[in-house]
Amino acid sequence: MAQSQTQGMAPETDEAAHFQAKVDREIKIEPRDWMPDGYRKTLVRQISQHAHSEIVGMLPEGTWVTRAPSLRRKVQLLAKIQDEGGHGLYLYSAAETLGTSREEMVDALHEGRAKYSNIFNYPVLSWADIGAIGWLVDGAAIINQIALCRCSYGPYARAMERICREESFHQRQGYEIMMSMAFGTKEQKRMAQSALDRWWWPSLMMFGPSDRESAHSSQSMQWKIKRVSNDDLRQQFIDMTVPQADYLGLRMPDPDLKWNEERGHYDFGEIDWAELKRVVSGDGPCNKERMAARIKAHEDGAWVRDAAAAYAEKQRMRKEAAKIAAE
Ligand code: BYC
Repeated sequence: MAQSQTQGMAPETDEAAHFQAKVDREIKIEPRDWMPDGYRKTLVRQISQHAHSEIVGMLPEGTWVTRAPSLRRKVQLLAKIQDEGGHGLYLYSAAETLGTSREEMVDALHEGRAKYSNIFNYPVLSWADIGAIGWLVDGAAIINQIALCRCSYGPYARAMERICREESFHQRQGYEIMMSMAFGTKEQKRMAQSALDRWWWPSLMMFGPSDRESAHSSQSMQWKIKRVSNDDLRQQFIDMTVPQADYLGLRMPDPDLKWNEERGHYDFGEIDWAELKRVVSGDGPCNKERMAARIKAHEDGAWVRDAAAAYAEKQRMRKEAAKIAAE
């Protein structure tokens, strides 16, 4: 792991020592507790990026609502997308407890200062891709988020618990689509294989750079924001998913993938880290399209925000007038 500047150093003040002792004793940190600036900053970065991922993640699936192959599939997909909007809102709220407004976070996304998950910059080419997203993308998200349920920051950990429960439905919804495609006609099976071929490697990249390259991991582990490293979570995901692909009769697009009896894990091929870098720095297949869609939605929604603010102000003034009249 890349060493962060404070890793391994003794806390500099009594407050910092007290904070680290609480973290070490597994006592949750709450919004009004003292916390180091770096802890606050790291959480705002990670939680807001997580929130942005949920909101941007609604876009690729959204393009398939009108093309879902049956009413049942359409209702499932709509419910899943709606859940993702809800996850984004819990997460923005959790980040707001750290003193950064939702407006600031959304501006950072729209101005390219904040990231969102690499995975949502790939195109969704067929209905089988919707299955692959639920199975692989939500599957990867669950593995990552189960670890985050034990995050030291209370509001984030609690949001994660609720989100994980909902994500497990999403994952099953995706796997069920994959089952009906993989066990369907020859053409459906071909579509399922093509979706797996295209989504497998980007899903592995969702766990972030390797531990050696991960800039934030060592400090985030010390603060117990992260509980399991990027590479360990990635390995867990691979070990869980390979037997699921076997059951579907699909082939993983990795000639180096094989069970290692000694390690008790699957070995796998080299991830294309240059691709991850390219995609997270704005140069993936759909980055421009995704950002344009988000900015347009935000601008189109300005009147709703204005109306809600005007209504809240009217309510506040009415309450105040009633209070004065009662005195
Ligand atoms: N994509 O030091 P590292 C969902 C960035 S959505 C883009 O390892 P960290 C769903 C990283 O931000 C679920 N960027 O960072 C929704 C950092 O850059 P900055 C999304 C990535 O934070 C709709 C730099 O690389 N889940 O489930 O310690 C439909 C160095 O990395 C990525 C979350 O957001 C990436 N994949 O660890 C369906 C989980 N990976 O910020 C499904 C919450 C790394 O210094 N986040 N970067 O400019 C995390 O757990 C951690 O932030 C990560 C990265 C493991 C992702």
